[in-house]
Amino acid sequence: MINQDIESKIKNLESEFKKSIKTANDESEIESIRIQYLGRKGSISNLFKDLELFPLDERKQIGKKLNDLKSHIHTTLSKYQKTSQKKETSQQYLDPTLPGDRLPIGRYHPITTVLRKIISCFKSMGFSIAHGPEVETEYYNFEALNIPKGHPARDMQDTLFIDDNIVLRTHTSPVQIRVMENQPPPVRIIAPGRCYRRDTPDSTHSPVFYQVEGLCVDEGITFADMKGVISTFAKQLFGSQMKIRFRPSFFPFTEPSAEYDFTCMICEGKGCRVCKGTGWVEISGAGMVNPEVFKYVKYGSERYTGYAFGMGVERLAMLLYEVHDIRLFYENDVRFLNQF
Ligand code: FA5
Repeated sequence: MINQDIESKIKNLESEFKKSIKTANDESEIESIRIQYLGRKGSISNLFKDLELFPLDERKQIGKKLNDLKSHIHTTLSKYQKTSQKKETSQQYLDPTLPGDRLPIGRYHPITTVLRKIISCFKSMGFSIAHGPEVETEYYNFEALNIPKGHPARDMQDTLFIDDNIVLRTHTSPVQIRVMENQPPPVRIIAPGRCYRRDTPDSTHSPVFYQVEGLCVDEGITFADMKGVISTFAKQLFGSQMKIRFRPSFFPFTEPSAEYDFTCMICEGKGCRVCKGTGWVEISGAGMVNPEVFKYVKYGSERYTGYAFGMGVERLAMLLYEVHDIRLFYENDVRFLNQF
């Protein structure tokens, strides 16, 4: 049997608590009830102090009852606290005289910023902007670009197929075909957009990346025109210290074909991990539009010539912002993104 006197004290305390918590109007009243019951000098602590007056077996029973009451008071108080907080916030929210919550200010993703810079630079040189679908047919992604079925060049780009005939475009070059199909020369466009390849990710390769295609077709267009446009672009984006170099290459849709590199701005041409010690970063494939491509879009190749290029946007962003690894652009780590 546990001592009647202390048992009734515990019961009284419980009913007193129930009464007072019901009358509590706000958080400060709830807090004073908490101090009154659970504080160091509160009613529950005082009863715990009396425990030592009882023999061991009674002490255990009384202790249990006290602990039950203590945790009951604790849970009830936190419930009341939450409701009261909610009530107070909704009252604040309804008060139109209070200043509103500040929303964090958003910003452009670095790739978007670079795309906008590229677009504005080419616009200033008289280029207009074209777009094409990311889910493309084999015809536009390969065939009309002079890459027929079974051509070894189809292996150059590891392709993500949707079905036998539909692919996720591996480059922005299909937009060249779509533009030329829809307008006669002269053509002077850039086509920015996302591309997909089954490339193994590393510091300069991502399976999803952006390219900016360029296409200029008219009478008398030469490779020198392209060099002029690309070097103007490079200097506008990076400043006059930027150097470019063209190397011979092969693309079935251009003849002759080239690739061009920009000075690695991360090491200023001295050689680092990003440029693999060469001082140069490959930016783009390029060349003079192959007359075979003109046949697909019914342009007269005896009258018209043109150049085309396809630049990697992330590579440009890496040089511009001195980012050592392309994967950082796609990890969505706000600590990285907040720096732009
Ligand atoms: C092409 O995609 C051609 N369509 C470019 C072209 C257009 C040539 C017009 C001639 C005329 P290439 O596969 O080399 O070419 O890619 C072009 C650029 O895209 C590369 O120089 C690189 O900067 C970028 N690039 C390619 N693959 C990736 C990747 N996995 N991750 C990031 N950037 C890439």
